[in-house]
Amino acid sequence: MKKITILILFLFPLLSIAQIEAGSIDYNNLENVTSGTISGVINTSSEITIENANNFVTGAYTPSEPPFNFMPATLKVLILSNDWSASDVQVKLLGSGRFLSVDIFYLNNGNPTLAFLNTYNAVFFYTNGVFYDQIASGNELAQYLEGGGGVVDATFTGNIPLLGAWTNYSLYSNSSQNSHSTRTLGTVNTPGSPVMMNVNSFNGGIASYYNNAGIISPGSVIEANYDNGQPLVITKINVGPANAKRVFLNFFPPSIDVNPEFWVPSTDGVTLMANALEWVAAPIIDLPPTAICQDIIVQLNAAGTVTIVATDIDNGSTDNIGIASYSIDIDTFTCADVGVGGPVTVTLTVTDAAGNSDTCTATITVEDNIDPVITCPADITVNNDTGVCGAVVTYAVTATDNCGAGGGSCTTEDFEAYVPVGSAEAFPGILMLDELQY
Ligand SMILES: [Ca+2]
Ligand SMILES: [Ca+2]
Repeated sequence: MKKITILILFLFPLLSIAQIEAGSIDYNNLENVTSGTISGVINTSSEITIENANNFVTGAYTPSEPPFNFMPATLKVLILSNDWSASDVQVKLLGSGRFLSVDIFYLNNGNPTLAFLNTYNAVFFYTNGVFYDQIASGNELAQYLEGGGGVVDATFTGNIPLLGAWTNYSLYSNSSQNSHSTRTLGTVNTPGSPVMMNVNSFNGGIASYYNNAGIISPGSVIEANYDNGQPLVITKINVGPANAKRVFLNFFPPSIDVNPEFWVPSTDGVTLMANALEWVAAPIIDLPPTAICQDIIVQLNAAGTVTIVATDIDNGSTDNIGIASYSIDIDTFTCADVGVGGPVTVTLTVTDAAGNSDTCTATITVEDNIDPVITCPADITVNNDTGVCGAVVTYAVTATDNCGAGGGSCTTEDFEAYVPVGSAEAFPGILMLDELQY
């Protein structure tokens, strides 16, 4: 059997991403597929092995198996910026096909909470303006990194920095900025490294904004320089207590598509940004949920019971990733829980996918709003008792109620009354009601 091994990103590209997605494929040319992410279903008679830039085998198919779905992009990225142009960066990163989602949070509008940051595998931030809270945002981002989160930053963080605890993690601080000479990729000091993989060219555009004359964090690696020797890519490992990875990309991320001065997207800037984000990306931290309960009032049914589900007493419990399950310790209530028997305290437990859980309690007030129903006996005609002008009559009255005595369904009691001849008296069924007051 012919075996085709595709080493994506190693050779020059002959097929575009669109051509190698699900659908028609020219299998004879698969060996020449060299860039992009393969996704979708491949129907082929050949055995195929797919490797991505990090040499992870992401899919394989042989004719004996059904069509194989290749591993989709799974990383969630957040762009933090105080520049209006972040949408261009978002479009470029999504267009790489290497990320599940790319969101934007504008640092000039608010301060991202740690819980929010922790919903992302990696954060990409660059600056060019005012901050809502330069210190608080820096503290939040520092906590994200200290928890293991992956952070890439870019020009102009070297001279318009986040402050607070983030200053401990800046890779290129106390910088000035430079521009207005076209700068291109110079020496690559770490060819083949994950961040520089398939980065063969870079053109910063006619302005080529970058930070210069900064202080490089000790222990960092300058992976690539500009053609004038200024640093273009700085990386560092074992950053912070969780040994996070960091990258500083020394160019302004929006491209010539939004400003003719900016970097040229026909060169490998997107690949560089995507490589950096993939390299620093960390598993999303699944924090414990917060359970929030609400008290409820429930009504018994005709059988004298009522059943609730856990979400009935949930009042918006939260989790940074999502709540996987809700459960309660008591879900069924009876006539015994009405009035003096109640209310009942129920515990709600919410659990996330990581097994973290939280509880809260709610009060369940049980009501019986179904009236009893009396069934009168049919009319009775009797002869008088001996020696008297009347008769003692025995009759039965039946009443039913969902919470009636004796188990809740039916009560029958015998009554006795002396009835004079010629009279017709109503039966005192009201007595039954008195006995069945629920
Ligand atoms: Ca969680
Ligand atoms: Ca009742």
